[in-house]
Amino acid sequence: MKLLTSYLLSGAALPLLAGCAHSSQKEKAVTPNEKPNVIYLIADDLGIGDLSCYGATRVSTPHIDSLAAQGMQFTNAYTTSSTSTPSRFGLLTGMYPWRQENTGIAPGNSELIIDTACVTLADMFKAEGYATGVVGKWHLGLGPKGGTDFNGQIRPNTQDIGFDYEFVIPATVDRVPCVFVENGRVVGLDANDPITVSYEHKVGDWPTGEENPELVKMKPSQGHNNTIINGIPRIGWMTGGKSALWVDEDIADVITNKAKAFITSHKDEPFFLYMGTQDVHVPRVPHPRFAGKSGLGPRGDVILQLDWTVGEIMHTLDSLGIADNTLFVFCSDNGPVIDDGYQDQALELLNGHKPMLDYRGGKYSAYEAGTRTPFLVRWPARVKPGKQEALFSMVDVYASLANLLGHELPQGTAPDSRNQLETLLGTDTIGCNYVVQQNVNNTLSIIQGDWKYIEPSDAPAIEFWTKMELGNNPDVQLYNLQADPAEKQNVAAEHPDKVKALAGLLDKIKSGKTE
Ligand code: NG6
Ligand code: CA
Repeated sequence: MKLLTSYLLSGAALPLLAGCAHSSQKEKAVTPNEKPNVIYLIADDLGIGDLSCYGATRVSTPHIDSLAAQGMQFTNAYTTSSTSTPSRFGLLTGMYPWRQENTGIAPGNSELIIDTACVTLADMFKAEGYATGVVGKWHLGLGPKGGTDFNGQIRPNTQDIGFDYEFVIPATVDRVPCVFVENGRVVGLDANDPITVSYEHKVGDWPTGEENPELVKMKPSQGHNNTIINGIPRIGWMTGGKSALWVDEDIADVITNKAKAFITSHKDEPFFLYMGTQDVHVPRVPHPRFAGKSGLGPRGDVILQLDWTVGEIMHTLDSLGIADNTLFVFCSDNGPVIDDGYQDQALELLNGHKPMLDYRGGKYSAYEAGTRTPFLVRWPARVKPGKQEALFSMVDVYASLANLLGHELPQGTAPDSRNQLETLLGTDTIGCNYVVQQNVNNTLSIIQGDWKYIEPSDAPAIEFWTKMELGNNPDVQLYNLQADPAEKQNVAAEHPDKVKALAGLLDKIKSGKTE
């Protein structure tokens, strides 16, 4: 089997940055004794329409709603990418992922795709004296080129790019190996039962979905027919590490407890916690206490589980008395998808629920639902609650937080990240000049003011199994998002000057000239 990433890299070759460019910083925004704790909680495949604070009526997310009510709720915030690996890469490096070649959806044995020489967001916090931790979904690879060896100490790991503490799901929950890695070691691994992983061919004799479909408790709708772990056929083959295998129903509890423990042990010093939930990615496997509770099937149930997770983190901050001086950001990594490869009745049980609201596309897409993300910022000590309509991109989190701490970024660091601190804190309601997004085929789009330009692409218009419109079109696309947020009318022919201006700006950004 070919690497699953191969089809992702079909976009036109883009200039690669050798290192990083310069990003200018302004004056210090807080005094040193005001260093807030920072929690960045990133959900997986969560749609802007999946939360009741954004208008969902068929599912209720009371904890996330209260986070929104106590903070700022962004309505025009974007991820850099409509899939996980590049989106997370953009956030943690402050560089558009399409500038680096290996940032497509990473397999479970991918090398660490962030160069250890890169100064990451976590490095920045560490340099400012923060305790730094990563818990949950990682999906940016671990180990050296040539495939991760999960036996023994895995190096490089997230501790080589700024995190003091790591407890991670290496890739996604539908990819092998189905184990947690803590500080470079697979948790609970028996040395006499070593792990072997391959994304090319079967390894060992554990049953696969392809050979033994009668053994699965969750059937695939596409792919997902390699090694069966806990009755669920995954992407990729593995054998060994039996004592280390996770229990899908318990993942939310396990990572939430690890996050709580990290917060508690660092309550007396500034900390930065980057937490990635596996919810609401496939396979959607709720703990029994959430199973059947949403009435929308497993996809709805794991939204409830995600809401519980956020509530647990909020309660922990409250009980430690540190909520006031903790900057809590909540968002998704990319847009929602209904059928993402397992027959879990997500479509049949939607019951009128609209994960994409009325936006076009979804996960993988260049259209709005691909990258428009729920984005909440709560910092009781500094941020006034309310709606925030400013245009915002997650690539700008890095330089904005650096500015908050008065941290001078070394030359070449976070080259695409712009200081948008005032937007993040709510004192600027206009936001950035433009945002750039990428779809699964590396087709780029740019939004400026009311306008959105999608560059021409010969990649497929629709991904056949998810039925998702990818936004690829050999013709130029231009939408007026103010008048037509659902991107129904391509008005490129009527506005050649707009097309020319936005295409020109995108070209400049591609060649490395950013603001
Ligand atoms: C796709 C998978 C999908 C999901 C996605 C990555 C198939 C048919 N589809 O290739 O299930 O794993 O990759 O999702 O295998 S992401 O949110 O981590 O980017
Ligand atoms: Ca995702």
